[in-house]
Amino acid sequence: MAVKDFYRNGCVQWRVFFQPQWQVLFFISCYIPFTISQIRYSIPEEMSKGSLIGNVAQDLGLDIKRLRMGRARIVTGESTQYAELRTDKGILVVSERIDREQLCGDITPCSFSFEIILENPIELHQVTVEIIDVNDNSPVFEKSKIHFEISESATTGSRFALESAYDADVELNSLQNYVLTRNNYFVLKQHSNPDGSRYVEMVLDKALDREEHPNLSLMLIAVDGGNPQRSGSVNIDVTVLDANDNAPEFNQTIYSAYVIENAPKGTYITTVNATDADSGSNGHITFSFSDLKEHSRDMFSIDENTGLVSVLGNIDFEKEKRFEIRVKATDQGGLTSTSKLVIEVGDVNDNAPVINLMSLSSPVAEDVAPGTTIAVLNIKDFDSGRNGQVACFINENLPFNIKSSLTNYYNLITDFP
Ligand SMILES: *[C@@H]1O[C@H](CO)[C@@H](O)[C@H](O)[C@H]1NC(C)=O
Ligand SMILES: *[C@@H]1O[C@H](CO)[C@@H](O)[C@H](O)[C@H]1NC(C)=O
Ligand SMILES: *[C@@H]1O[C@H](CO)[C@@H](O)[C@H](O)[C@H]1NC(C)=O
Ligand SMILES: [Ca+2]
Ligand SMILES: [Ca+2]
Ligand SMILES: [Ca+2]
Repeated sequence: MAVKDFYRNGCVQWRVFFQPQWQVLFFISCYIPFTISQIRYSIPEEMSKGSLIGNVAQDLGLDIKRLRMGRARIVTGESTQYAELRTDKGILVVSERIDREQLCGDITPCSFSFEIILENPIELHQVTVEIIDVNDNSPVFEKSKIHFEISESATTGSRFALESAYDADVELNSLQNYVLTRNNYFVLKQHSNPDGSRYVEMVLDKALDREEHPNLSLMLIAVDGGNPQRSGSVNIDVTVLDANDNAPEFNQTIYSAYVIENAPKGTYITTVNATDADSGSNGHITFSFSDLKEHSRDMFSIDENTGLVSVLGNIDFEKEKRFEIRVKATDQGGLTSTSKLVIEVGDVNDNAPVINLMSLSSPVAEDVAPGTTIAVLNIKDFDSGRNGQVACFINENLPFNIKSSLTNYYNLITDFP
């Protein structure tokens, strides 16, 4: 290595080292007709055509005249000639676009070499140009979107492999880190392969809840270590799949309804209603009566889909004035809940008073005293309220009268002026 020029990011800094060995070599070259020396330059990739690589005349200690007289020129075995020798100024300039990624890929350091030859006397100088990486590539993901379908019942600690990104640059300019956008559910875990490459997983940190967040939108960002830094990203869509973690819920703890007795079959009574926060079959509710007493089983029906309660059989107020029924809602995952349905029955005047003759003294003596009890009647009406109130009388112009004794009991007594 003879001369080393460092020319970094933006053509600022020049450093020249004359190494002792080279001086010896150069010194010797004055005495023998054929000489070989080496120079080394460093330039960043992607410099524009015509940019200076190095001042070879100065670095080799040759003047412009010698270059011209010696017909100094570049000889190269490579097909692409990246450098051009300007003999008029004694400098090397860029003649072709130099893309480090294309030239060397992942290999570092990256360089290309060629010789400068002069005649009379013949001199051969080897030039090596090291190409310094510029951060001109961002990390990229192959896909623009990753889609996961994850059950809300997935346990915390579950892992989901994510795609890796690739950055064509090298060393610090290549991929350095991954970041997952802030979210409540997942954290990022990075791993290193034996070859130094990284791969990432997201790990469930907090249980998902489809009822709260059915969809999640996250973003995975890959960053390199260049200056300025470059990044690439991929969207991660998470569809949270349902688990049956909600029981049906009635919208009332008690439903009160009213129906008159003898209402015909199909008469509307009320509608109970329940909701279930789950989706699909986990949220599909059917209604039924639970622990319905034998005798009421035939009286009411409930539509299992709509919760509509209607009359099924004959409701007799005189038998039962009030029903308390438990209604049950069941989802297709088997979760249930119950509520209370109270049905008050209204009376209808559907019973005529019934007269029972309890005792009778017959025949009656003609000289019987007025006010003597001839018969005891019992009158019942199965209806209630006004419908059950009984008035009892007999035909006029008879020598008898009716007198109420105990409740529902009447005495037929003799009555004449
Ligand atoms: C969730 O995402 C799915 C598909 O990605 C879509 O069909 C659905 O409408 C989304 N739901 C909500 C609440 O955004
Ligand atoms: C049940 O109630 C909910 C709200 O409480 C309502 O959105 C729904 O329509 C009701 N269902 C029926 C069948 O009435
Ligand atoms: C419950 O649902 C029923 C049937 O849809 C409705 O008539 C009633 O108003 C609801 N009750 C409440 C408290 O929302
Ligand atoms: Ca680069
Ligand atoms: Ca990069
Ligand atoms: Ca659910």
